[in-house]
Amino acid sequence: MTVVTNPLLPGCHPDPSICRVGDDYYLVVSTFEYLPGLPILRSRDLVTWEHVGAVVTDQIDYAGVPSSGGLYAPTIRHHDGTFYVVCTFVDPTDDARGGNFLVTATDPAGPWSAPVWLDVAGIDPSILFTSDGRAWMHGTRLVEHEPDWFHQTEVWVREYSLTEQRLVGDEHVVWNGAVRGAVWAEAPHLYEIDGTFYLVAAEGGTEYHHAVSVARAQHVTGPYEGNKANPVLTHRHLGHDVDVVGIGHADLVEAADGSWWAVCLGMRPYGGYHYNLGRETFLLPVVWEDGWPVLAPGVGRVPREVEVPFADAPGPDAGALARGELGGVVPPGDPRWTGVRALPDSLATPRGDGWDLPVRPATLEDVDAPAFLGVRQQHVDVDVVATVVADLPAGEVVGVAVRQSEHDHVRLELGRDADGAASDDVWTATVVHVRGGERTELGRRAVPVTAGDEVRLVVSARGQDYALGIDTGSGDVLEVAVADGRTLDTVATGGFLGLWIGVWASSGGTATTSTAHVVSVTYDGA
Ligand code: 6LW
Repeated sequence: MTVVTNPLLPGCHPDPSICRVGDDYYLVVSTFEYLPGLPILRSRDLVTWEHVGAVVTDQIDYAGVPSSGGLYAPTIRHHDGTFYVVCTFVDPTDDARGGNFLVTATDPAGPWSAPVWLDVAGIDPSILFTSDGRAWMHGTRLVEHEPDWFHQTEVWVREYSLTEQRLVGDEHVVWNGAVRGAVWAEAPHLYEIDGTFYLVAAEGGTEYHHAVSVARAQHVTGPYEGNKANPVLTHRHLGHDVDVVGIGHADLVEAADGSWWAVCLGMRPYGGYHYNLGRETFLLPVVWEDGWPVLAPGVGRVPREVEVPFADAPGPDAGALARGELGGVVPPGDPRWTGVRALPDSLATPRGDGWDLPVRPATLEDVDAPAFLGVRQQHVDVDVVATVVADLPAGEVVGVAVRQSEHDHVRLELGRDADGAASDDVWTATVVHVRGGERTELGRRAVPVTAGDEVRLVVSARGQDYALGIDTGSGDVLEVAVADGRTLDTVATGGFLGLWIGVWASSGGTATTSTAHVVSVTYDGA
């Protein structure tokens, strides 16, 4: 017996989907504009998870896709020796781009196939393989014939031909939410269980009103009868002042011992109604009563701790990475590293504990692929220290950043004074807050640096206070500014993401051949 402390996957791990193959569970989450896209995590016991790979590496062109666009809610399933992931690639500036797609792999570590694009609008696709050998795709989209209905969506079901690799037959609209006037009926997942078809769907939108509802039918195409207990799981009646909000977007899985479980997303507010870690993945038990699934039975909300009877006590293995329990050096091979619209290995070359990070003209404010390597903020209190070699020419900077998006982030940048006013041994550390696209300088100080020095660039988050500073060798961090984290989460900014913390470099738009050397990056969360 092992107890899981929720969240199962802290930090930005939204829209979880799970399946089991033999004794192994596989889980995938949304990644939006970050690459690699759709990490696959594997577990033997639902408790200890390890990264085994990622679904999207170079199959999709991310150029120009704004933050909180990119890869939305995926679904993972396994059928007849093949893994299937269905997902949506969204460009909010161009409806004609991307859309719903399907990829396959025999090894979940990859390689994954090129996308098969599906001719259907909307988001949140899922797929059910029925016992008669057929496959049924489903998803959600805005109700087109009722354009005035605010955020009204409908869940569709249509057969998918595995041989023709396309949707076939008639489409069936089966659901638009359990609650009259519900908005955003979405994240549908269909299951065939003992001859009955179950639909688990989210509604209320992926924020405060988020909820899970269930319906069932005798045929995959409906009609679906809602559970009178709907919504069967939500935290929206608990108010804002609670440990977890926004529970929804559930996916069910049956364990090898016949017990049932669900993963879902939720957010943990702190320092007011702000959830900087984003939408995290939670685990909860499920039982069946009277032909209906009961999520978190006897509790009715996401439990803080979940007992997993068949799990052995987790050891100190790679799964701890996913759970964010490891402190210290984050080596280049750590699967938590991500780039923005580019793979980490295309942005930088691993060297020692760190990276050679070629400077790029792109800034963090551009809808581009900046020289930025980041990890999810997985802890409320965290120290991230990037040790870098200060040797860039005037006009170029290396730094650390706390990133929500190109429009909203806080960055520390270290560079020589571009105007040449300072001596070679005095550089400038500046903290810039980009908020809603508006740039403000929060602090600036001259720091004693000689070209070639190793300096430590530091982000220390304590609750909603994010202190950014620099240690030039004395061991003491010279604080440059403290940013208010309440300006950076999606409650303040909109969008779908939690925060990332990373190291970056830029020449500010000018062509460059420089390389910043990142000696090491440490992440210590508490
Ligand atoms: C996801 C959908 C949602 O596709 O947010 O509003 C989207 N709800 O289920 C991005 O995570």
